[in-house]
Amino acid sequence: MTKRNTTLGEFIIENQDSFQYSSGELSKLINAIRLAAKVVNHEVNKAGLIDILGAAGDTNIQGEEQQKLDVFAHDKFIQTLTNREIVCGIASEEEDDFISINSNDERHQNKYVVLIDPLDGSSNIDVNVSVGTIFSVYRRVTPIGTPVTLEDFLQPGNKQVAAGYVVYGTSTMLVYTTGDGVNGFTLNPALGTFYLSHPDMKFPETGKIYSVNEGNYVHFHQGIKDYIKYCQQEEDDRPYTSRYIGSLVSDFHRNMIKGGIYMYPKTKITQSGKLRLLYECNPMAFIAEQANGIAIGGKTRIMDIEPTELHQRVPFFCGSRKMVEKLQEFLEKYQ
Ligand code: P6P
Repeated sequence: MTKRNTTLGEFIIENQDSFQYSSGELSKLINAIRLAAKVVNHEVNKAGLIDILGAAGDTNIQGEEQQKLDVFAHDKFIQTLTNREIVCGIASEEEDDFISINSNDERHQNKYVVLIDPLDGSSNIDVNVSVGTIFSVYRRVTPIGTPVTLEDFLQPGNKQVAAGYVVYGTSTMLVYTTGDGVNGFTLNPALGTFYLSHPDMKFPETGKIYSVNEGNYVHFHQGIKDYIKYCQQEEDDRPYTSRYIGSLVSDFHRNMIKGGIYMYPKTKITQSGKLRLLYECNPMAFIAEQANGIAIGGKTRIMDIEPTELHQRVPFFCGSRKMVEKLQEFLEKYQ
């Protein structure tokens, strides 16, 4: 077990051998994300003071109004990932299509593609609630040295080589996995250094927190309605506490530390669910499973879903194993 207060840079070097591919490239990739996270963190922390709040005047492919900080975060992550010549393509919530990098340069040997939600929960920015960045990393499946294709991005979550998130909260944390457990690093803003503060993070086997937007209750599948009522009954270790702040990264992070379940079912408005499979659900599912949690889309494991579209949405249920298993019991009653 790596000792606390190890810096992120030292941790990457100490654990390079556990990364199944070229360790140097992973180091460069995580270092690029670390740099972008520090730059975005600086802007998020002063968002109320400069003209970076509010809408950027455009809408993204989801039809959601782009916040200025959304666009800023997107630009910063694209810029830092592009400069580190290890990524051949990037897909972002803020871009309709994927971005091909060095596609005309036969010499490039870039092997990885990154999918990113640059600033998740951005509607919370103007009201000073935590937001986050989510990223997912795959090895390309098309020949190295050729332009990246959509096939390189439409890979199931079980092919991810790394995934993580940055939570810009009361403190800024970078939490990631490369398939060998989950580790959390807290930024010391005075030094600009991330320190290992949460080694080997694990979901508690069960918990007492359920996170769902109950404003959509009337549209939920009956099994989900029954599970919510189960959480509210006075029996055994219940009632549970309802905690939902409208920021996936923050709700997930709290539930991983304290024990809990996050649910975003399909609703009348979002028939396929709201969360995006490739750059929200898959990376969070990878982290959840590496932390002994579970992530499902209903009957199926999230990471086994074969993607069909870049911005595909799926229902998402994720958290402590026993809580997700209990939800599955309720869902199966109505198969
Ligand atoms: P609603 C933010 O837009 C997000 O993608 C997640 O971070 C969050 O959990 C969810 O959507 C909130 O959606 O419909 O409850 O406001």
